[in-house]
Amino acid sequence: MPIVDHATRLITCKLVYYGPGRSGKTTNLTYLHSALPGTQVGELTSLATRRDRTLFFDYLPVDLGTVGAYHVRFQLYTVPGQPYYRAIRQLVLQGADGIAFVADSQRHRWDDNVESLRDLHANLAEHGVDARELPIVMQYNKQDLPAALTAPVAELSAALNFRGVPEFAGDALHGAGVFDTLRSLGMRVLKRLGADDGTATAHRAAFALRTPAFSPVLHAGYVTTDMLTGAAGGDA
Ligand SMILES: Nc1nc2c(ncn2[C@@H]2O[C@H](COP(=O)(O)OP(=O)(O)OP(=O)(O)O)[C@@H](O)[C@H]2O)c(=O)[nH]1
Ligand SMILES: [Mg+2]
Repeated sequence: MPIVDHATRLITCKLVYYGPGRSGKTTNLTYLHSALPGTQVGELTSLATRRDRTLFFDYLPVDLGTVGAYHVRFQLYTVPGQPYYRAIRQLVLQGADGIAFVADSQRHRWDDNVESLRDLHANLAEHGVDARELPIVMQYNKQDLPAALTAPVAELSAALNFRGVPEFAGDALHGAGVFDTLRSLGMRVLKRLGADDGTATAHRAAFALRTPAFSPVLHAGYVTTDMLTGAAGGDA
């Protein structure tokens, strides 16, 4: 469950980027870190890396801004995708409010995507989490690579997205699909929070994320109270 701190008026949601090794999880966070202004994004922390491989996790805090009286913050984590680091994935997954599954669209990574998805479900089950209850979105990354090397979105979708969750073509290196993925996941997590405990603020934040107006706002990097509350209307 996201943490709602009524004393400090802060809603904190933990979003985990999951997927096979080298699928582009860290690249998603790197792009967000470079594209969002310092007012909205904190330091990108990469704990233990060897060359460009994540050995522990990356962490990036992203502020959505103030909605009503509350501040909404997403804590983004990546897991290390290499099979060997299962125990670390298990740790990072603990308390996740939502998952962005970053698949590698390259055909030769087909089995790795399937295996990683299986690994995700097994790890969630060990935490006692029903994957069907948890907000998940899919990103089919590296769609910028030549068509001869990559599987099209429809094919990846048929193989990986059996739950019919929101899905996006990605080119995390240049940013395509990165904001869509975060926005969609954030919306689902906040919507669920609003439904679960009737937090009107979470409802409004989710609504604001869904509105078309929010897309350029996120791209420009600025979210103002007016845009969020104005788009969402009055208190529920
Ligand atoms: N062409 C292309 N390359 C990408 C894309 N996303 C990531 N890459 C490259 O793929 C490599 C791996 O990306 P990472 O973001 O480090 O992958 P990761 O999923 O964090 O990998 P692990 O930490 O090992 O789990 C890097 O060389 C990236 O530059 C993309 O959309 N297109
Ligand atoms: Mg990584």
